Amino acid sequence: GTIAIKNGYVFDPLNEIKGEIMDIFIRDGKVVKELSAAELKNAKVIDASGMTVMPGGVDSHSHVAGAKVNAGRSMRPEDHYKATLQKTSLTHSGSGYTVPSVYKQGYDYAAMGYTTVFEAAVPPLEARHTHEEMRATPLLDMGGYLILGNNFFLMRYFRDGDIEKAAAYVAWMMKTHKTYGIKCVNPAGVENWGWGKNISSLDEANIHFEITPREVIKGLTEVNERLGMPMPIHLHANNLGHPGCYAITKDSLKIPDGVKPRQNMDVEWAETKMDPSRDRSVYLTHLMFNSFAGTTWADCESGVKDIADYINNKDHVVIDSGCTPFGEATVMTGDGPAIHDLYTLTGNKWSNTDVEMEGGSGVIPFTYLKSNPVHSLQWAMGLECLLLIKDPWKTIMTTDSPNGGPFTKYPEVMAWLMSEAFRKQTFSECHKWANDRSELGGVNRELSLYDLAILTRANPAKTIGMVHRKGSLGVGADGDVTVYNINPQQFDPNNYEALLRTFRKAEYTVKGGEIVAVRGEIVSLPEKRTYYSEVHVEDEKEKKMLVDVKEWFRYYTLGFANYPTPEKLLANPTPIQVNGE
Ligand code: MFN
Ligand code: ZN
Ligand code: ZN
Repeated sequence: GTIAIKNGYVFDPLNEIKGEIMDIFIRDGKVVKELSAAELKNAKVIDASGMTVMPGGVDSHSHVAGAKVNAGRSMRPEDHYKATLQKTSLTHSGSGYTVPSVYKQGYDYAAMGYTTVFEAAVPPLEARHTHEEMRATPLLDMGGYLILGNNFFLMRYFRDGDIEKAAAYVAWMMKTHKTYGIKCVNPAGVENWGWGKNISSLDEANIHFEITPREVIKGLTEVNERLGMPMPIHLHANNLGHPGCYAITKDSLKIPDGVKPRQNMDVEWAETKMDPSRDRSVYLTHLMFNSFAGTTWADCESGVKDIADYINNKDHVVIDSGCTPFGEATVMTGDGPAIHDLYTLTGNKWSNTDVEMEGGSGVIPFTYLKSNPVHSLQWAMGLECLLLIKDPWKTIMTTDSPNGGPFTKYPEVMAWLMSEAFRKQTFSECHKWANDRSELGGVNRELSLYDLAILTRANPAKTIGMVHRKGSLGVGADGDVTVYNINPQQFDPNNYEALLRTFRKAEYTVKGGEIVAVRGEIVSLPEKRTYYSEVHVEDEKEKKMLVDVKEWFRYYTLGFANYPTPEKLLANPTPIQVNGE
């Protein structure tokens, strides 16, 4: 579509635009410098005077598609009653509060101004299912990260020191499963979970493969940069959710230190003032869940400060927060043993799956209570992740949806980040551990609209290597725009009720130049895309590696020919050409 968004206060951090009054023009789905007089006459016009204009929201870590998300939907009928959606002449019906149905989640994200969401964990064998759900999710451009941290083939290659074959395997797996980046969940530990065990230190070798978490992290980082992947390795560190786990988290971040990021893809960059290429070698996810200090739940405290100090002094790390905004959640992860721990703690119904030769997963309902000491502390720790790390370009705002809470709670998290008064209010309602065992109470930093645009748009896009299309309003970027009804001139952080209202329903969400949502109501359903990395490796290298894969494939319960995900399962498949080696 062709559209002009006029007179808004524009926040576009990748172009260092900090609230200037500007017009944004979009032609054929892309941001352009200007429209001709004739085009302007026929263009749709949004009058954004007195309002805030940002690039469309980008969620670089959310659980929205695939087998474990669907397991969450089916194991929680009670979740279906908590939010239902009537069909309209345009939109589908739907239900689900923490794990909404595919239609509902697309509408809900778009209503908040988000246009791009990446699925955080795709087990290779479940890639087909994941793509079918992504295809069925309306409005959102999507992609998925492939779970590789406990993969039989890779563990063998790393043990044998065969990085070249490991790289050829990863490249082949990305195009085979049409996935975008490397995900590493509880490296080496999930394999032990197949034997009812876990791993608790970086140098402990796992059963049978005799490989350590350190070797897996190192191997995947080397492979990632050797191939020139769009994003850094996406790390879910070991020991998640255990008191004391902050130590292994910090030590894990030291492993990729000194590895030079090498992003080598063929894309046409949109215009940006800032260097759009990625400068991190590790993207650590849901930092909060990996930042507990102490030894038991009775003496646990926040370890975020220590990790934030480390990150403040280093330039190779970027994190997302995994905030817990209180209330209902459905915890779901490729980290099977972490779910079992929560089961022994709560006795809640749970589900566990071993994905043959590739990984595992688990799902469990969980409720974060203001009255609970640990949960209150978790709330504070999640916000610490985003407020104690000084450089906003090192942080991304998430709830690890739906692990810390559903993405529909993002407005609360945004308001806590921007309003000390709102944080004070919540401190007064929750258990005193939030204040006593974290540093949050002493923090008076309040994020600006510009900071918020970094944490929810520019930096997730930059981190995962999507700046050629997303997170920016530069010429050539996708015409994805959010208009919030906030006048920055009259912005008052103490009026957090107004902030909450504004963030819950964007005034306008524009996707590819089409208005898709107005004040929360879906008004059009344009096409969407799925991105994946097509990584090129010399034919000879691929052939040599595939000899191994075909030989070992007899251990799978499916045939080799049925393994790949066909393109037809993807909505507008959009490969990103990665030069590989
Ligand atoms: C990743 O995968 C992903 O992970 C994410 O819930 C996830 O309350 C998975 O039941 C969690 N709390 C305690 O035990 C606290 C200690 C307790 C004690 O034993 O003494 N203390 C108190 O109760 C305080 C009493 C005094 C007071 O101050 O009130 C437990 C409980 C819990 C805690 C449980 N832990 C789990 C957290 C971890 C991981 C959630 C989710 C997780 C999800 N994604 O007033 C007075 O003076 C009296 C004071 C009281 C007194 O002393 O009696 C995807 O890949
Ligand atoms: Zn995770
Ligand atoms: Zn996650």
